[in-house]
Amino acid sequence: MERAILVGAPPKGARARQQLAEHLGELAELADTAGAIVVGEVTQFLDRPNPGTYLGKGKIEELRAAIEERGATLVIFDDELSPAQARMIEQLIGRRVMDRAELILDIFATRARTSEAKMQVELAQLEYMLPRLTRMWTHLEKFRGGIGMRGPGETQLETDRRLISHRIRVLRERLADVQRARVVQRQGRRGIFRAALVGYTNAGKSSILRAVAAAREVLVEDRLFATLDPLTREVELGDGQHVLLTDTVGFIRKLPHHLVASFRATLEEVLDADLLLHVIDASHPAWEEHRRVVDQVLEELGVEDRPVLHVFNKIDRLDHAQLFALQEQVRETLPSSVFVSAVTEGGLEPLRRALLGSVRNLRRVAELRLPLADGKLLAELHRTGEVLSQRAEDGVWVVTARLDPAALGRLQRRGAVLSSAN
Ligand SMILES: Nc1nc2c(ncn2[C@@H]2O[C@H](COP(=O)(O)OP(=O)(O)OP(=O)(O)O)[C@@H](O)[C@H]2O)c(=O)[nH]1
Ligand SMILES: [Mg+2]
Repeated sequence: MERAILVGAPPKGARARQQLAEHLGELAELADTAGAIVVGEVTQFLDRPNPGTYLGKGKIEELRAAIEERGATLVIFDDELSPAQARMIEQLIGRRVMDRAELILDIFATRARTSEAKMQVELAQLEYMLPRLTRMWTHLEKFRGGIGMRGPGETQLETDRRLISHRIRVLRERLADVQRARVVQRQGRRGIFRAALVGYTNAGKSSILRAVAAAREVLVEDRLFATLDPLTREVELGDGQHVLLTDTVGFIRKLPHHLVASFRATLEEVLDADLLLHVIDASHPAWEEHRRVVDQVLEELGVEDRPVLHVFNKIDRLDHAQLFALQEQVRETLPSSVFVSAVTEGGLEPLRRALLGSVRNLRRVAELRLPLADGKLLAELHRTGEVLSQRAEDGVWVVTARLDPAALGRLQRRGAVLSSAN
């Protein structure tokens, strides 16, 4: 097993010390998830990074001593290193150097299950690797692809840039095919209100889906990046209302942009939802920073103007005073918030009520006339809308129902006549 030393060297600043502890704690969790043992930490507050070695000369010495003392086999930087810096540090300390981005890619590679996720991760890894190829070449003998050994292994490192570029093109094409197929699939689901769970990793997104959809098969784990592939379940809200709820991959600070780029298509489709449920771990001391990170990724994905409901989860871990203080704090800044617990009985009721409200808001009450003989059309109306009343009159069904605009349009195209709406 790899024995890792973590390095955190942020710029000097007011909250630098507290944030550094936070960030290194998270980096340790990431290292653990990737299967490495953390054997030490080296930190420094920088005026600005050394262009050649990132850390100052003395710190490199300290790092070298720590490696010897602890028998470390790997060094993980919290900060992003340029390919040249990583190469230089490796030469000076004689150990493999990874940065946070590379570690996250490594975890994604070991966690990907579906062929689509595997392709997306491989694409991101290859794109990350391409500018660093020479460094990886020189260390071919000494170092493996990644901690989990599931990265692009030696055989791929032995190929040249041309082959990697070719592979990147092939992966892009295959992914485009998979995504086209899914668009077709999705058209069958039009007309049902859709909500997507987004948020920082480990916030409890999967737990919420599991609880509200009573879906035991949803994987919940106290690990980072338990979920990689979007998973959708239909949820009954009561009153004949339904919502399609989708669980998505969690975000994290400094998420490698290659990963965001290659997961973009999957995420875009998900985030094409009517409502985003931004799940926040209310019991986490750094929830505000987590929230900002998630907002940034959403912006990067171009969905920052989508309606959002903030779902403060894990309130079972707060006492009354803490919960009250939190509610006071967000009352003005995030007015559309609910406070829930995915693990206590009835703890998700506020979310269910909020979803019901959103579905109702989007759906308008309409009166429609349908041919008596067209049983199929009537059945579709019952399936996609909430029927409030129905009577036969002058050879037609007169039905009052709550419908969303897409469903209404489709029914009209198939022969339903709108007699009034409000
Ligand atoms: N106490 C408490 N724990 C919770 C709650 N919701 C989730 N958890 C725990 O938090 C951990 C993470 O839950 P997940 O549902 O896997 O989180 P996620 O947001 O899907 O995480 P990723 O898929 O890794 O992004 C698990 O150990 C859950 O049991 C809650 O309301 N209260
Ligand atoms: Mg999950």
